[in-house]
Amino acid sequence: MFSHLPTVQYEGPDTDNLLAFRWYQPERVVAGRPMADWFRFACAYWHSFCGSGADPFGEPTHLFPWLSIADPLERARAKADAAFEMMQKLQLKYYCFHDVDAVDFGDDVLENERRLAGITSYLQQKQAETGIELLWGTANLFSHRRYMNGAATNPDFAVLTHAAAQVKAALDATIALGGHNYVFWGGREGYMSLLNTDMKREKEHLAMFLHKAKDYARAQGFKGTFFIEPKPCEPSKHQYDYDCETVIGFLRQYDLLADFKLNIEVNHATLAGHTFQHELQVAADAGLLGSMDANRGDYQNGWDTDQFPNNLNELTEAMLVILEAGGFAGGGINFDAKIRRNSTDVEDLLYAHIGGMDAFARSLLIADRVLRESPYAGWRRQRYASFDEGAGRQFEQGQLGLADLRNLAVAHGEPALRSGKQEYLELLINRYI
Ligand code: XUL
Ligand code: CO
Repeated sequence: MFSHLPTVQYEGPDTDNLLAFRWYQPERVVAGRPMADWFRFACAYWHSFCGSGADPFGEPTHLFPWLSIADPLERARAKADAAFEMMQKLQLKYYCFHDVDAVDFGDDVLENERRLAGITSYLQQKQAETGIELLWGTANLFSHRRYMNGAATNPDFAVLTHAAAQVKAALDATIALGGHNYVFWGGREGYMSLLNTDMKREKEHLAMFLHKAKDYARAQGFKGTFFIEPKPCEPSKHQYDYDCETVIGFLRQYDLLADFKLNIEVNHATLAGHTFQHELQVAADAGLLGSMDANRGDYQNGWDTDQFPNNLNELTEAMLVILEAGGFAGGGINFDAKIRRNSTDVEDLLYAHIGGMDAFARSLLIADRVLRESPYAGWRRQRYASFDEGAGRQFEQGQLGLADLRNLAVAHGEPALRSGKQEYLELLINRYI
């Protein structure tokens, strides 16, 4: 499918070749690690090789050649061939998939298990041939009609058992493929109306389900991390994994913090009314910055448009957080992004990924310079200097009571105004871009 296209190489910022990297140099060491290690870029199987370009108003426009193959496993193998071919062209060393992305499922649990095991052994071969690894696996617990009221939070126990069957098989596949992590995105784990919903019971079921999935995987020898991927809404009106703070509270309440971290998606952050940087910082501060689903939303649209990332200012701010946090705990950057319905040339997939990879690489270089050469980090530290010594330090250590604090206010009178310097910092960062 990609044989007419070149393998994308680094050619530097001056090249006119748009099928080359201008910034992404996998081996180049930045802040002590090769770029490839900071990012661990991954291809999202579902967007690049399953999404058909169809929307609620129109039929598919991405007409993959394997769609005409009748046998599900043969069809899945042809799809895998294309996926691995594209990843090699792009120097993508990782991929991520849902069970049903790898091979089409029907309604029969046993047949689905057989199909997934079948494609798993083919993917093992492809991985061995190419050195490409599975960043994470997951189960699609939201597309089938049985999940219309949720999966682990479904009011019908029979549906929950089918979700369990799917997660068990997806964990088996992930483990067999040496997957680094396993993701839970709560697709329909939420509700549309409280009139028909016992929220407390549903959340307890979700926690129990996650415990049992984790226990099963650990018993099979899985050493990777489980990620929860927060999203506030869509497809449900209200999803339980609303944002990072909400998920952290949930993991703490149900004693899941030891095994679970966060997979943070750009467009989910903005749907929750946050910046992406905010969500990254919340996770980093809790020691739970596991992985990222990279994309961007559309400022004029209120839904998950999953476009490829290209905003240097936003990505630079994101890379500042990631660099200061020391990178991802086990994960990487999965392009959970799709080319548009009307992007119908094979090379559009390459342009999309090159654009995203280059934007991240450039942002890493910028953020690294901001941290090394500019007053940025020192200035922010200095802003809190009044807590570094004297009474401020005593307060942080819990040694001052409310009356002591009041007495200090009386003794020192009205504090001088100290500028927060937002425009100065924005200007400073633009100077490095
Ligand atoms: C949906 C989404 C999912 C998860 C995996 O918004 O982001 O594709 O990343 O289930
Ligand atoms: Co995602």
